[in-house]
Amino acid sequence: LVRPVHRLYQNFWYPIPVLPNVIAFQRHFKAKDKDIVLVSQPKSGTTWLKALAFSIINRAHFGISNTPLLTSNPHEVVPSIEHKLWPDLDGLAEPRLFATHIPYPSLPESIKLSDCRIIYICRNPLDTVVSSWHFLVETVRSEDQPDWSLEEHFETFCQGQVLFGPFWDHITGYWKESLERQHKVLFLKYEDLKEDTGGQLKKVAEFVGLPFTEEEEEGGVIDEIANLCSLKTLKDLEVNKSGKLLDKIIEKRSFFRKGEVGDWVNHLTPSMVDRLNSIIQEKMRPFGLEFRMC
Ligand code: PAP
Repeated sequence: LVRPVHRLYQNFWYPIPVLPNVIAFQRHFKAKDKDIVLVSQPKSGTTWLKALAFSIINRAHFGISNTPLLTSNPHEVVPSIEHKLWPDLDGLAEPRLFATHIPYPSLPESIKLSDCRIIYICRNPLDTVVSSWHFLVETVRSEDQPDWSLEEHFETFCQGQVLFGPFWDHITGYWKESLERQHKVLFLKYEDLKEDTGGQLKKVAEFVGLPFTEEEEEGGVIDEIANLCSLKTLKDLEVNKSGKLLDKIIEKRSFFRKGEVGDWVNHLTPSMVDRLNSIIQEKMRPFGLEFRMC
């Protein structure tokens, strides 16, 4: 599945199996003004954002003790359009919440033109490349394919040819839009979410028009959501320890690894760090985008 089956489509590299869904989505999807679309590059915090956004939006319906997140993986609770045929979205309760890795220029026009909201999460590419390598190694291993070295993966990543890349165009596309249309695109960073989960949760809640009330804040709702959606809590849930997702290809547990900022120091050589930093410098700093390194 994972190795050389990417194809360039509208200037980004897609895994071939997801392309029919992406194209159907582009052609036929009709956004509703209340829709909330979560967007990320793979391994940038998708699973975490799904759990957090779902909890914020549905907090009036589910208490912490009966949330579906205790019995289902976040990817089962919030669908990704790459993995499901898009008409499934018709059955979702409103406001509809779904996710995608599609880059901004390729989103369906109705998402861009309607009043629906986009929440984008990005992550320091040094950590994303390490995280995506671990994920691919696991997948490749479970399919009995030959190992894929970090060097090989790093090279492909730097050339922009992996997993909805080039990563710089993916990130800056949403970044620019978030600066121009703040009411439309909320731009989050994995590192900020780690440092101040509560503060970022408030931002998300306000952005989707459901700010936390004083009573909720005093009652500890924000902390409850942060704790429920923490890596430790989700990783330890029975539902996330075994079983597979995405057409039974990927182990649920492989979505939960270390969840740290700065794990790249344990994997990348100084020359790899220099190379990736110079790409970030060249392609992203001109737009004012910086990443916390650790
Ligand atoms: P996806 O795009 O394929 O769904 P995604 O969830 O974005 O993957 O990325 C997985 C990363 O997020 C893993 O990072 P790591 O390899 O550096 O450890 C995973 O551990 C981390 N992650 C998953 N859930 C959480 C969470 N609840 N809190 C913090 N990090 C998380």
